Amino acid sequence: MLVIGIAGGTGSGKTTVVNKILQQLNVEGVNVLSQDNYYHDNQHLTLSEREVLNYDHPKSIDFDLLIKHVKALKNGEPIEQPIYSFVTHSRSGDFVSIEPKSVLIVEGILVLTNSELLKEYDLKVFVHADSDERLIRRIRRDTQERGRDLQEVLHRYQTTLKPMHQEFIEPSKNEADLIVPNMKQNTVAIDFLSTVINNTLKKTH
Ligand code: UZR
Ligand code: MG
Repeated sequence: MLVIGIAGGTGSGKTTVVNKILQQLNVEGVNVLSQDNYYHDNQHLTLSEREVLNYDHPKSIDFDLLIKHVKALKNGEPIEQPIYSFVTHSRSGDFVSIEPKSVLIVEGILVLTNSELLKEYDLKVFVHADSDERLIRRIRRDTQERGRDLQEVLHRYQTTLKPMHQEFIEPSKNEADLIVPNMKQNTVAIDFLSTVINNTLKKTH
């Protein structure tokens, strides 16, 4: 199994890059584990308590579970992945069963910050976009898709997203094998990545 970690700041376009790569892979199976599904279970807190938590600090992620799942899939074992809701900021209580496949992509802002998880990757990618571009994308997404208002997004960006990005996410770029500039759609980099993945798969299978 080929394991690829794809990190980058909020709004850098990780999800888009992953989806474009998926379209170009000629293998029968690819799993994508999103960091979003591995936030700690905070169901014991009230909604207003959960709303003010810091979701951009490595401690907000249940890395133990994520690493356990990556290892299980590499061992050929299925996993039961928790389903997370951004509306309630908590696990929904439901699970989805995931069977091992020949490629595993692990995607999220913090997936290159954990030293134990870093050992599991064959290829580490960091998607880069300038912070003004990322802020614009984040405002669009949170107001259009996540029902948040502009003041709330700007406040969170200044007080949490930006400091956490500078402290944890940007330094994790040093762990990457490859940095993808993604200020606009980078089709060359996507072709490049899909080719590398396809070639590696041909060699190992
Ligand atoms: P991407 N996030 C939420 O908004 N709510 C949650 O319950 C859990 C996470 C956000 C998180 C982070 N920050 O910036 C973003 N906040 O999801 C990461 N607030 O996702 O890489 O797609 O932007
Ligand atoms: Mg995303």
